[in-house]
Amino acid sequence: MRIVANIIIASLVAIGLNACNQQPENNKEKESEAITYEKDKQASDQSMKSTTEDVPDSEYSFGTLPYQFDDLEPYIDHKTMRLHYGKHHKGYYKKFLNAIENSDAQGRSIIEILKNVSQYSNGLRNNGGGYYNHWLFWHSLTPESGQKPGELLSTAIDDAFGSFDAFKETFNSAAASQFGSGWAWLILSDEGNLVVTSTPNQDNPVMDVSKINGMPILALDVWEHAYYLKYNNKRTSYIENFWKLVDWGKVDQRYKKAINQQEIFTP
Ligand code: MN3
Repeated sequence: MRIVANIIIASLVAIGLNACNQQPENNKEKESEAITYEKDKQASDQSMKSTTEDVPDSEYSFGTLPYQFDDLEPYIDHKTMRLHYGKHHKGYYKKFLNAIENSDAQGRSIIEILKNVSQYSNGLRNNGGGYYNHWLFWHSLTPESGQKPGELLSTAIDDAFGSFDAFKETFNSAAASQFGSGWAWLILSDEGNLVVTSTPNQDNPVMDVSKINGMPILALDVWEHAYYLKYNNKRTSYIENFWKLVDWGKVDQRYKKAINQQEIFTP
């Protein structure tokens, strides 16, 4: 009996010691996780800087992101952000600067250029669009998930679409059904109505070649480069998660500017 009791006591002591040992191990694990995350953040900050180091000085500013590459995780991942901003967007920007160099568009605002884009080369159309559209897209997103539109815009959305959910459904359908590469938009049309529309390639509703004209206040990039690394072919999942990231504060500001016919572009 005594032997059995001793074995039980020894086992209990061993379990107790083991539990004591595990505690600091867990803490260590947490600590190292925190350090890794902090290192990742630093790497992200540095890679953000390194992506803009070779941006040329120009009256047309490239603009910085209003958040870090990993801030939109888990909905938009670090790698997609780094490539999308640092390669795709920057690529359009640099090609836009080249295209404008030998054109009489030099010195005009980007909005003026887009409004008269049919007068210019395809290079200016594609890359001017890519430059403007991505700027608007980055400034349609925020890591502060779960925002709602302000009262003025919310009422206008209800008047135009019946309800916020009906608006979302219309927007989702425009984004999902845009064939191939393109964009989905919420715009204030030239007639003064809130309208959902989509455009192919890097076109946008500011352009005189667009089927509907107006000032975009919310943009969604549905090119595969915007989502393929994380979502593969599941464009609808990417669209659904987009709503968790919408910066309604900025969309509200753009709506107010649009109804006052103020130009919207400040990268
Ligand atoms: Mn893009």
